[in-house]
Amino acid sequence: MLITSHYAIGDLQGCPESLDDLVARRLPPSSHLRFVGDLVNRGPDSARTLRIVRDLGSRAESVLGNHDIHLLAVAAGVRRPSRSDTLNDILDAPDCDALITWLRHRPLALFENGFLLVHAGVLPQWTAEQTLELAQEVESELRGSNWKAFLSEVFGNTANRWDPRLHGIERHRVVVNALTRLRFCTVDRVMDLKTKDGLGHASDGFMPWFDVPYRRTENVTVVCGHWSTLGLLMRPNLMALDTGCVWGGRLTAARLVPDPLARTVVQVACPQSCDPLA
Ligand SMILES: [Mn+2]
Repeated sequence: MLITSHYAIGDLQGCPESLDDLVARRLPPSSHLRFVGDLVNRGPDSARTLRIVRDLGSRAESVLGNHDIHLLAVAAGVRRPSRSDTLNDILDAPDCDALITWLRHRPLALFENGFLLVHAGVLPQWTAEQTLELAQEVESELRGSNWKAFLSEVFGNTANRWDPRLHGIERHRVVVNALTRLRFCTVDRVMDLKTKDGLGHASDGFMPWFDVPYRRTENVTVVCGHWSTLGLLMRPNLMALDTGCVWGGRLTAARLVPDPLARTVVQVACPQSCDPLA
């Protein structure tokens, strides 16, 4: 019997060489690939990175990261590029519209075989099922005809606390912030959206979202990226895969199998070198 293997892959951030190296030389041919988002920005070739992932077709899927959503908003003309962006290769590409259309149809959360994939994290009060429902609310906005207006309002650090009674854009802002930017939060679901450092840098009362006691996704394995200063973290119910490819680190792939001891990790070096806190 032929069993197709599934791998989750960390943040690419516009580094197609590392992706090519991983896919062409290090992973089994025809294995299925699940990207944790932030396909673009900071690296040298975001356009080629997007095309490679898209052209993998049904072999691959990616959830959206904060840099991907930022690109959508810049391409929509509703958000200014920031000085450290390296997105012009996409914005100036002849196939820009096609790439943006493909990107805005990607999910914000995926659940397969007991693995919940998101870019950054999930709030401790959300179950896997609820996370998917909330992600779908945002996905339908991004896929709808008012996607540009939606993106013009969805950025911001308020509200930073989940409340199921929130509605409209405030509700969606909390969902997008949690799924694509979360690192530290309180037991009472307040998010710290500023701190980018590693585990030792939590403000008073804050802890990594995955260490909040009684987190309601403890019974599944959450697969995420986004936190390069955290590095690779493999626990039975957590796989954090952003190992800072674009920052001179590595690109990480980890096999998605139920047995935690069988989750082989494959890493390739990256020729880039930037400062993650710049
Ligand atoms: Mn990110």
